[in-house]
Amino acid sequence: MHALSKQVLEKEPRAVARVLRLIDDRTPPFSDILRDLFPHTGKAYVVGVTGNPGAGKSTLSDRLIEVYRKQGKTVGVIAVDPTSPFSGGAILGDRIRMQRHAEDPGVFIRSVATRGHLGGLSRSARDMVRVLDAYGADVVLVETVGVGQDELEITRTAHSTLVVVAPGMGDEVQAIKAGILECADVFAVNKADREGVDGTVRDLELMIALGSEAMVAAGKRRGHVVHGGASAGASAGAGAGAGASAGWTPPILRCVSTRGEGIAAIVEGLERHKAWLEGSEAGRARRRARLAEEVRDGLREALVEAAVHELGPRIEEAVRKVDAREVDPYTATEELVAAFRAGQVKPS
Ligand SMILES: Nc1nc2c(ncn2[C@@H]2O[C@H](COP(=O)(O)OP(=O)(O)OP(=O)(O)O)[C@@H](O)[C@H]2O)c(=O)[nH]1
Ligand SMILES: [Mg+2]
Repeated sequence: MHALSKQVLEKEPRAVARVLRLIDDRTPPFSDILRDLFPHTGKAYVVGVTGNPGAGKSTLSDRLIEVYRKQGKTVGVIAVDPTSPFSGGAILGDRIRMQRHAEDPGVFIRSVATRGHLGGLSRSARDMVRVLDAYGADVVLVETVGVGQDELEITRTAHSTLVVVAPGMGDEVQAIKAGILECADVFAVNKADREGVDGTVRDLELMIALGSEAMVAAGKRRGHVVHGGASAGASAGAGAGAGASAGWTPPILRCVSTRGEGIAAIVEGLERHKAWLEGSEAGRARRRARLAEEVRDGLREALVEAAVHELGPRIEEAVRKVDAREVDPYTATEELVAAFRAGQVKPS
């Protein structure tokens, strides 16, 4: 076992920080450490906290930490900084809003930047969650802005996904990507001290009642860009669909995070979802589907890497031939796969 792995298991916070940095940079020996730690994971309850920029995710997370700490639970937080045009530099905001927990040894907060990850962010986040799990966190919160496919995938690494919606941001429900709505297990309608909450709650209720397909159609009618592809992937792949068809109807819960109102009900809603995951066949099937997805993702990545390594310039050559209409892309792909399987390619 790697020395750092041992230190993580011995609850050495500095070792955790170092391991998380290694994962962030994909620097060896990060994979050895993950292998060491895996047998010690599976105990933490992982909650994805997502929603539009400024909906109040960090403020709500801060309150959730408070409740969990009162229950005597230790909490890990991974705040994914979007560095997107929507909210530049949220890291500072996230840190400040959860600052009062920084001195608490039972709370471990870490920010991850999305810049430079090129699609590997969800994998990194999943690995980081595992480290915090092995470290002994009872609950791990993963805060992401629900803007892109990458963020969507992160929520799929969580047991439960809490979608934070706030009124007063225009057509807020439609503004959220359909995929995010699909993976919602609990809705928090935050900023319930503001006008328009009732409308937001009604919109969400209607959306759940109609089901996601009707919602996508409605979004298109209203001229919104709705990413149906992402939602189809989420429901088919992970069985994470919202609504009664998946055996779980997401509750819609109002809160005022700045004042700490309505937070206990959200924690309770999450608890119920956790119980559903553990106690029902549908819930167990969903957990298995997600692990299967992880293995397949890893396999895909490893196979592509191996094929690129083995086939080398033949891939470029195939692209050139397709471009020159000398061969169709289907045949070109088949030939590359055949060459890879035969292992007959010699480095040129
Ligand atoms: N009125 C009101 N304001 C709130 C409430 N919760 C959060 N806010 C305010 O909304 C703003 C954004 O809150 P954050 O918690 O940073 O939101 P966020 O979703 O984490 O934002 P990003 O990480 O930048 O996407 C802050 O000014 C909060 O003080 C609430 O319940 N009521
Ligand atoms: Mg935030």
